[in-house]
Amino acid sequence: METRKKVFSGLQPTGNIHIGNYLGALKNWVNFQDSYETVYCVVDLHAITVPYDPAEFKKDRIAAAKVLLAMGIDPQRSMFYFQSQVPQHAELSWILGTMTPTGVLNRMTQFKEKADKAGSNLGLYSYPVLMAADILLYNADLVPVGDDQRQHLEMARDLAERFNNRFGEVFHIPEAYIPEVSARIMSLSDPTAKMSKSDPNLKSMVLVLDPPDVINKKIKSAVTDSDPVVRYDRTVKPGISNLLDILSACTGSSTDVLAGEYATGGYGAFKQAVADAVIEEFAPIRLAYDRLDDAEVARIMHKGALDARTAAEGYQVKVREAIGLERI
Ligand code: AQP
Repeated sequence: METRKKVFSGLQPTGNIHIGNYLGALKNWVNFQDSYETVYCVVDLHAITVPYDPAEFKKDRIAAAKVLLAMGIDPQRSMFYFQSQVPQHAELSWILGTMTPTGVLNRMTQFKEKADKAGSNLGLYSYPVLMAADILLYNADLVPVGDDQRQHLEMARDLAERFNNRFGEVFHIPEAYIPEVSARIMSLSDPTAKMSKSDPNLKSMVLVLDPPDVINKKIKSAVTDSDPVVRYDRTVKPGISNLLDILSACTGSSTDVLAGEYATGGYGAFKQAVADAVIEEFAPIRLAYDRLDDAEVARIMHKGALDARTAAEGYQVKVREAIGLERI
């Protein structure tokens, strides 16, 4: 029997999950369940690399798991759990850290950006090593992520190769899966900057759980330009191009076709079409979210962690053996 390829990806439970996270990565997570072996994780150890409030964090962890379940992550088909509940992630991260040159970490752009905003610490610095461990732990073949994770994915591939060259073939070399249209959804308030959970301006992002009237308002007030022709040009018309990307990813029509359709009708009608498409996309997720019970979600995650520990240990014994440590 042919074995199915394996997909791994993670989501940080840091605040609100937005349309960039959804269209850049999470929508693909759901679709991959049909044809791949899928392992998905709420990466809570990554989230504590920036300042946070423990009480809020507790709620955000459950909320992130709940959003993913509401989107259609199916614990019967996917391994789904909290990263902190599977200690092999942290163990492998330490091992990979011993073969990561600090010069490589110094070049990571996300570290520089986040350290500038939130202050630097060792966890934030070695964030890409933990991310490499997450991916390599299960020998994932494919990693669905947004464009902002491209550099980290390259580093994970590089670490797998370094490890294999030194200790023998243990890891697969994973590939990034980055969507063509929605790999980098931009802020609605500043379409030259990436939409980001840590942006304090909530008008900059549509959240997956925003009610329809809020989505409508946010899309209508998205920053665009004064030339009223709808056309795709990321440099000259970044705001309109961003909305075309969103509409395209929600409807499945290409940005060219959509630009043709809305070219001369004015920005009002175009923005309404985008708002309607987003509202339609998120309506079933909101409904499913409201029906989920926190205690049930915690139970699902606990069961997922037990299964994940067993699976992770199966791989991790090979790593320990390869580097000269003993089986436990
Ligand atoms: N703007 C985006 N467009 C497309 N994809 C995006 N992703 C993030 N922002 C965009 C992708 O979403 C997945 C989950 O992201 P994460 O939880 O790991 O956190 P992140 O990349 O740090 O997300 P944010 O929103 O940008 O948070 P902050 O403010 O903390 O930097 C990833 O696959 C990511 O690529």
